[in-house]
Amino acid sequence: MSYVDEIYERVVEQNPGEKEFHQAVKEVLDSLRLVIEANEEKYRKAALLERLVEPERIISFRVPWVDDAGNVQVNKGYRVQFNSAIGPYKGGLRLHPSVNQSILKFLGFEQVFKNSLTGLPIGGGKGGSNFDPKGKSDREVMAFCQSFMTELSKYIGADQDVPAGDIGVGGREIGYMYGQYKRLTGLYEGVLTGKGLTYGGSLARTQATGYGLVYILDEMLKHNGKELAGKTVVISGSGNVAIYATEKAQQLGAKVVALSDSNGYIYDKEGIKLDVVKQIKEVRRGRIKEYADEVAGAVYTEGKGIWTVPCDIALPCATQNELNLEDAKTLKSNGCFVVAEGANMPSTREATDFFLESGMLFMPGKAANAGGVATSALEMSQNSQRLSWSFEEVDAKLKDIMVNIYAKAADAAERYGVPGNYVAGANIAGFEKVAEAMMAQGIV
Ligand code: NDP
Ligand code: 2IT
Repeated sequence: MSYVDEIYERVVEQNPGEKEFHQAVKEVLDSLRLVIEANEEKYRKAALLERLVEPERIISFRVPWVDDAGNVQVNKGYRVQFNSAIGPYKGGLRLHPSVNQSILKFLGFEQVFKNSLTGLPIGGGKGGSNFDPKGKSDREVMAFCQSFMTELSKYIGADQDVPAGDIGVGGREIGYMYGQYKRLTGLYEGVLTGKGLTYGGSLARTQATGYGLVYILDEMLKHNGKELAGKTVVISGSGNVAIYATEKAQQLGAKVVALSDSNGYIYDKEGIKLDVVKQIKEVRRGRIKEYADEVAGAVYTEGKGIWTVPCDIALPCATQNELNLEDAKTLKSNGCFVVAEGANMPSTREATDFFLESGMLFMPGKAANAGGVATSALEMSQNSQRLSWSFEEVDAKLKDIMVNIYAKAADAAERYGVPGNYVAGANIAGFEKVAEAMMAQGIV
């Protein structure tokens, strides 16, 4: 049996029931087949793949807090410190009722290759809790964040592990967690990114994932003789990534006609009015349905049907496995020719294979959404220097990084004989740097 197949079987056997983790590992290993075969003896001897698929450490803990009615609530908290070969662990914290060890391991594993692609010195990690911030008061969110950080603070640090936001974690949550970390440790250091601008945050971090997604999309279109201006775009989700992907796509002349949340989607054939969405989502923490109450001509539809809206370009920006084979076929038959993933692993494996086999342009999440973590790394640099760069400076660096990621993915795909396959290209290019660092550092 080939080395990659052996390792995949081992992962399934040793991590029972962790289906999202299996899915993420399988996609990467399938892409790495040729690279591994070319170096099989060397990698086998060093048990490189066995080490690559095993997190360096998983911390899991109890998070007790008191709700507004005076009841004690208990959640599960985690931090998966996956790989520190190229830098301190770096990756977001997710607060969502679906969070479990499998989901955080898949996210941590993806983060290792994504962070490598940015070209910056950051290893991979991910954490979070099954706490549901929806419907909670600010005080309840603060109580949870303080309890979560009381335990997490023992395992993180500016040169050790630097968490940030992900689903359910934005500026409010990072603020509460930062305050508690500082109080517990007495350190004023860049231990979290996505901080507010008054206490060490970076300009453009809020926008970075969505903007970066559109920068790499634009680059991919240009290299394939197409352009973004005038195209119709459908974006799922209406959180941080979706909102700033919409903003940049509109700035570059595209028309975004649909957004969603976990209840349903809105369609506005005149183009989404983003100020209304920001008011609903960023200020009122409301539901996307409210858009149709406020904007004449906009239509709200309950349920998951967003991929039935005809478009040229689809940008899934909500969550994993939100776009399946049937959705992929519907998109294609409605004329969609480009998909770029703002979320982590939003397309199922069958959908991804369909995009590649049917000749659509497809940019996978670990390349397409890397602008967020890249800008987090720029926030770390500013914190270390005790300086703040201008919006224009950070944005220009972000754009440069995304253009470079495109080039790395395109080049690796070319080198391994699969030109235009950015899934293989991103996985291979991400792997090469991590593998070299792991080989150089010996058996650790
Ligand atoms: P937010 O919490 O800001 O927004 C998440 C959006 O996705 C909401 O509209 C939410 O709807 C929807 N959503 C979440 N879970 C589900 C679900 N199970 N089913 C349907 N819809 C769902 O998160 P972000 O925008 O930060 O994250 C979105 C995606 O982007 C995630 O996959 C994340 O891992 C990825 N990502 C984020 C980065 C960042 O910098 N924030 C960087 C790179 C990737 P509802 O409100 O109804 O739950
Ligand atoms: O999935 C991701 O890359 C993020 N949620 C951002 C991580 C970060 O450290 O900024």
